[in-house]
Amino acid sequence: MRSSDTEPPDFSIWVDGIQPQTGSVIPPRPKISIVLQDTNGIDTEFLTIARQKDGGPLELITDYELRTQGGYQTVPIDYQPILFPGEYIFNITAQDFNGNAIGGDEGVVVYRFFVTETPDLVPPTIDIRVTTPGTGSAREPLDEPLIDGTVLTEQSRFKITLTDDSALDESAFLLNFGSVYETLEPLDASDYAETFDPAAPANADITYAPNLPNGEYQLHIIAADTSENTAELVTTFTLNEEVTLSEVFNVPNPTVDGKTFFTYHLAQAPDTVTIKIYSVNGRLLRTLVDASAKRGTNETRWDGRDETGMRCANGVYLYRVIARTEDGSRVEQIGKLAILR
Ligand SMILES: [Ca+2]
Ligand SMILES: [Ca+2]
Repeated sequence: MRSSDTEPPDFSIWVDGIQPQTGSVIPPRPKISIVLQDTNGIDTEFLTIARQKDGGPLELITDYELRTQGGYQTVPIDYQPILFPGEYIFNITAQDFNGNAIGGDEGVVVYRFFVTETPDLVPPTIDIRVTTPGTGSAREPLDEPLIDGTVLTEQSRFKITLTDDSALDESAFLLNFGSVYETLEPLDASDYAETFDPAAPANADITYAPNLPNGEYQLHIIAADTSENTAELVTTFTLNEEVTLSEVFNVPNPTVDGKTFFTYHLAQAPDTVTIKIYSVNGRLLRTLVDASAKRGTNETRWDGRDETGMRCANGVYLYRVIARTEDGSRVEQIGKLAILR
């Protein structure tokens, strides 16, 4: 079979998925695919691709990728050059193992292409600003660039601005986030708000407003333009929000059987929460140690009994919810409850 093979290989070419005609205008960063096929195999030793620009010298190209996995019957070639405006001529030679060459008598396949645009070689820029409402005690509202290592003292909003000189590839945007001590996870698109207009693809805004426990965090942003220029930014910050106690009350109040739940909201988790119950004249009746002390809304039950196990009588009582942090500071709030059997 081999000795009688007189058929040259089949030659096909695609530029960005379309089979072009010679003389076509192609983009400055084309995806060029060539496929050579022969029943007896392509002898890749004899494959050459040469390129000439604007009548200059014909130069051999080597920066293409040849794929011969699965044998030599089908040989795909991937070539993704960066081209500048001008006229390009590509000369391709190839033959099978019997010496049958593509390109007829000339022995060469010639394609002429025109490039009219300048390639985009500049990756997008990534900027992050951090804003805070300044709601806490003695806090100023913040709106400034996020500097690596910044310590934030309240829950913050991160505004990421992407800018490109030509067009962003929205689908390439990735926001990884997490504790510096853990593997970063990509955020789901539903975790942040993105503003991107395909009609004005040079800009995109992303707003991320997480509600976080105190800790050290890392933001890792990846963006790309439509020419596959990639930009990456990694930045860390520390959240050190005050432990604040709010929404302190008890339900039911008054209580008819003496049993009630103390509820309270903690902005961050303290080390411990203690609840002390007093008579109206200030006598301490009961201390609830290790009360619920998590970030968010907490609920701690009281059975209506004093330290000796006696049920407390009808009347008005005061209670104090005390949150202590590891650094020794404490916050507390006082409430009033009634037992009415
Ligand atoms: Ca052949
Ligand atoms: Ca660009």
